[in-house]
Amino acid sequence: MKIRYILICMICLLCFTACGKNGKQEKDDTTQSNKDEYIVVGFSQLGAESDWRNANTESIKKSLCRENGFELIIEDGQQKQANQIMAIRTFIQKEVDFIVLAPVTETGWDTVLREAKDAGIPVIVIDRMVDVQDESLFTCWIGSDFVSEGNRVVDWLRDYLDANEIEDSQVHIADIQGTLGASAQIGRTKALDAAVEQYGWDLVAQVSGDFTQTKGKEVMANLLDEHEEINVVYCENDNEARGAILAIEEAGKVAGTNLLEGEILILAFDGVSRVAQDLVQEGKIGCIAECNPNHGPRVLEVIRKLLAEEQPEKLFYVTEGMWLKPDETQ
Ligand code: GYE
Repeated sequence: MKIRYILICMICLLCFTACGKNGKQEKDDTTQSNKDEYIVVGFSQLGAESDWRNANTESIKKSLCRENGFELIIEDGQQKQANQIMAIRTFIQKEVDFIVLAPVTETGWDTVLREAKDAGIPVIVIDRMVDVQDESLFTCWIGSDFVSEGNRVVDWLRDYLDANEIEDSQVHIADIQGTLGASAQIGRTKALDAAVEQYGWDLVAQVSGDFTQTKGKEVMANLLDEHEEINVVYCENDNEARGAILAIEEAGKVAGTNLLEGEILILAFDGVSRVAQDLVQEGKIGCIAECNPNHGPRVLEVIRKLLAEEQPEKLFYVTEGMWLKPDETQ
C-alpha cells in the first residue's frame, strides 16, 4: 500500500459519505496526476447481462466516485473470463491501489490473482466467489448465500404445493440455470437438486439461460416444444423469468399461480427491477428470492478498513429476504 494515498483517502472518506450525480467519472485513463490525487481502483465487472448486474455496477460507481476520493477504472468482461484476466493484468500494469473483481465463474483465477498479490495489490472479490487453492490470493469477498436463496424458493414451492393440495408426483420442473460455473448458478441449482431428491419432483430439464432475458426466452420456447408436461419453471434470475413468461405467452399458455388450472408457475431470483417486482404482484411470478446487488458501500467500507490497516471480514454474506405478494407471509 502506498503510504501517500492513505492520508488523502482518510481525509476524503471523512469528508464525504456518498457521491452525488456529478460524481461521474470524466475520463477512463489514469494519468499520473490522478494517481497522486485519488485512490485508484480497477473494477473488473463480468458483464451487463441483467438488471442485477447493472444495479451492481451503479452501486460501485456511486460509492467509488471522485467526491469520495476515488479514480475508478471499470472494465466490462462481457461474460468472458479471458477478458477479465486481461483487465486485471492491465490494472496491475497501471499500478492501481485496489482491484475489485466480480468474477464470471469460480475457477481459473489462481495465476492472475497470484500476479496481483505479487504486485502488492489487494483484491476485493464481490458477488460470485473465486475457487482458488490459496485463499490469501484475495483479500476478502462480499456476496450472497446462493444456496440459502435457492432454499427460500424451494421452501416457498413446498408450502404452495401443500396449501393447494398438489401431489409431489404432479410437479414437473424445468430449471433455467444461470451461467454455468458461476456461484449463483451453482448454489441455486444445488438447492433445487436437493429438493428434487428429497420430494421426488420430476426435474424435466436443466438448461442454461446465461442469466439473460433473450436466452431465457429461447430456452423456454424450446422446452415448451419438447416437454408439454412442464408446470413449474425455476428461473435462476428474473431476467430469464421475464424471457420465459414471454415464451409461455407466445405459445398461448399462461404464467400464473393456478397450477391446477394448467397455468405454469414461475419462480425466480433477484427482484432488483420494478418490472420483476410487479410481475410478482400480478401473479405471473410466484415468488422471487431477493438478491442484493448494492455492494458499493460495502466495498467502500472494506477499503476504509484496509487503509486504516484493519482486517476486514474474509467472507461477508449480505442479508436477504423474499419478494412475495402482500397477502403472503414468509
Ligand atoms: O442473480 C444475476 C446476474 O451473480 C448474483 O448474476 C449474481 C447473478 C444475478 O446476472 O441476475
